[in-house]
Amino acid sequence: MPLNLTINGNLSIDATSSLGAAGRGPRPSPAGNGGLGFVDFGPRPGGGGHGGDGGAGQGFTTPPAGAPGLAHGDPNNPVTFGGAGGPGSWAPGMRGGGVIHLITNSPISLDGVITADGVGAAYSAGAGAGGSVWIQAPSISGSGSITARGGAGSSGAGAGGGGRIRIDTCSLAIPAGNILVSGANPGSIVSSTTPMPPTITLQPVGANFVDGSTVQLTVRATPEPLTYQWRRDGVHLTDDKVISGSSTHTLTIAGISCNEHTGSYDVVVTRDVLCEGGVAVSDPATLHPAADWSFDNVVNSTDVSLFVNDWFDDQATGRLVTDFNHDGVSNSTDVSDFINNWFLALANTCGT
Ligand SMILES: [Ca+2]
Ligand SMILES: [Ca+2]
Repeated sequence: MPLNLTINGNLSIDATSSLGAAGRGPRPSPAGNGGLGFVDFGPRPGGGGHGGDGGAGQGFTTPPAGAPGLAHGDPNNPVTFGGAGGPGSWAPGMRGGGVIHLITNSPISLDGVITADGVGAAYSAGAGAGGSVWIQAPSISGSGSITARGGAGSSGAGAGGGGRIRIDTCSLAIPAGNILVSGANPGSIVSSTTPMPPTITLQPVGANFVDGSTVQLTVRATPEPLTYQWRRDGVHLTDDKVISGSSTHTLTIAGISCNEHTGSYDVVVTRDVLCEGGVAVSDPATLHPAADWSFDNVVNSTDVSLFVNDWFDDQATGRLVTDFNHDGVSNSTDVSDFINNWFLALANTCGT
């Protein structure tokens, strides 16, 4: 299982400590397993692959030796396990590295080790490939190391391929040689000085509103802490006697008016980090007066005749286009509710 950590607060890993997923890959692995091979004196399995191919098994004299596990996964989305080695006589293939995804909103002090190394060949079984390490943090400093190395080969059993490391941080200040994805073939390192923007997990949903009702728009995003700014037609909103929550994840309009609140809403979500770039904007959500049945932003007699036509169609066909009060049936109550709302919108000079 991947190790997903989201930390609010300073993370310090001292010189005697480690955050480790070494050898935590499954066996056999979802991809990149080394092959089983037999030659004169027993199996010579291949090493697992991940960021790079594993090493082939080395026969003493004649093939076939074990095939190497192949590279797989995505350098920009390092969430895959290191491939396991091929099996030996006395042991299944050695495990690849696991998956660490570490997100913090405060600096990381790293004098120890963050590792997802694969396990070296042993008992004639092939070595595991390095796993995945993905760190998103404002800054990383210290004398420590970040590794996703393939395990070493031994006695003809292949070495593991290097793993995958991605680091998104404003400031990376650990020794350059301490980020390691070595192996039978090297893995991948992606390093960005822009922190990852937040991920929006729930988009706001637009609605056709009835004048005077309460409407809410909600967004959900990770990782916290985040700041929010709702906008209407691109203009920042502030709280007033009707609008609240304009700088939270839920915008509330209590007593919505077609004359003031019709429009396209979105929200800017910003990660509270030390450098620029941690911003995401939600999809737009349109709030539209329900009485404007023709969607031309003007409420007039055309809307009534269109609604009534649709209502008769609903009665004839069983559709529910004119279920104005959303109770699952289209009947005379919907007509009276629509007409009442239409008069209310008209009184508020809606869209004119
Ligand atoms: Ca209209
Ligand atoms: Ca109804």
